[in-house]
Amino acid sequence: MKVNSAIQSKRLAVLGASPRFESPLHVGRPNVGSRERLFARLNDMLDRRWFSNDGPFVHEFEAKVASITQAKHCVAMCNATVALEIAIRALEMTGEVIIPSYTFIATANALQWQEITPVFADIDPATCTLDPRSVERVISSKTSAILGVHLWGRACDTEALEGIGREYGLKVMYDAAHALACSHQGKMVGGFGECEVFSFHATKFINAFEGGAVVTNNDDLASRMRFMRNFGFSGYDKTSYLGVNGKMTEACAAMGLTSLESLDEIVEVNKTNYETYDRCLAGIDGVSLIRYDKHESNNYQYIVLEIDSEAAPLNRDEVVAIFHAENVLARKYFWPGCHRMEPYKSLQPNADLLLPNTEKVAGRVCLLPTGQEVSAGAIESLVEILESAFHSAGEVKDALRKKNKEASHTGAR
Ligand code: T4K
Repeated sequence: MKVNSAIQSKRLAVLGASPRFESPLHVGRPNVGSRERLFARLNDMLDRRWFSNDGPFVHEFEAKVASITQAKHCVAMCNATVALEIAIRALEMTGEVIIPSYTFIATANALQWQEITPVFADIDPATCTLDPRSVERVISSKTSAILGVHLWGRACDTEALEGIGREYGLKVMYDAAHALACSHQGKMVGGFGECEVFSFHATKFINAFEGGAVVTNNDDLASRMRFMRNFGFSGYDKTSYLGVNGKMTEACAAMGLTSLESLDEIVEVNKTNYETYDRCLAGIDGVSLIRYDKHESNNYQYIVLEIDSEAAPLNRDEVVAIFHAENVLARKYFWPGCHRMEPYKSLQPNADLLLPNTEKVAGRVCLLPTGQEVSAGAIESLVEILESAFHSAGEVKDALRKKNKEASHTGAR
């Protein structure tokens, strides 16, 4: 990616200068491992003429993921959303399931799609994961399970959630879409609860183009999920369960295997990027990066900036608008929270009353680009944009107000 060198550091695109970056800098730009290894695998696949349905690359991929997560079984799927749906069905969840609202919409949809109500509990603002006290408050006679999310790769308070599960007779599982190669209290994510679900989507630090997996130590659960991902077939002309097509293709497994071979290298890049951001942002009032516990394994795949609008001269939405003008496509994940998105907004119009921390955190978060495609120079330039904008906050606010007014007159979004 190219930085526009002709631009004076003080000029901002929002004030009329050309964007600092010539081409868009994305959050979630895919990492690419060895092309040679990938093409060799794809050639093997073509020669074998075995493209899907429990192929050899899928088996190898499952074995590698099971080994990284130190779990007994890995059941690979076409994506994490379907993996969540299958795990939820295989665990026979019913009625209501408690989840955080501060997560990607897929966590909630995987339940609602099966006519199970996601009940939103609040998060602990320090960890951005389920607050166990809030979970206890929303348990009802219809609650069948708790589905925690290891957001940004930082694990939930698994001891407290599983303690609540035992006390109230609830199943506990985790959406670990962000947490491959992360640990909690020295144990790899993958071994907590009944099962854990990983995503290998293109935007994840390890990708299989599209992909997901459920990891578990439960033999019976693993076997049920294997049938369910293949229409329920348990033999030729025989089904044992209601199933769906949740299979991972051989091409996706080939990409996944190739990505996994670069895991250490990609984590190192992410960690270096994180440290560069941290160093550059030090001393800028009102902004902070979320922290990763140095005593645990982390994948550092998300650069999560929190902007405290009481201490910073600009608020989160203004910062995102400034970055977008510069071609830095910062994201507000997971604003505004699932409870403020359809269908939940209509189905549960008062959910916000129980979610003060979710609303607060969702309003101050800004995700910044990282991964193999982002250089130290780009990070320095990006932080310089933020500093310049903070220095000219009054002028920037006026320019953004004017731009918004013009957009509302022309009907633009
Ligand atoms: N649970 C959690 C907690 C999750 O975060 C997710 C997914 C899931 C479950 C479900 O996992 P999957 O079923 O997807 O396996 C993106 C991803 O599509 C989604 O996988 C991810 N979380 C979520 C956090 O981000 P969008 O709607 O924001 O994607 P989009 O199209 O706006 O792309 C994000 C950025 O990445 C853009 O700036 C473009 C860039 N990009 C994207 C793709 C696909 C590329 O540069 N190249 C690409 O190939 O959801």
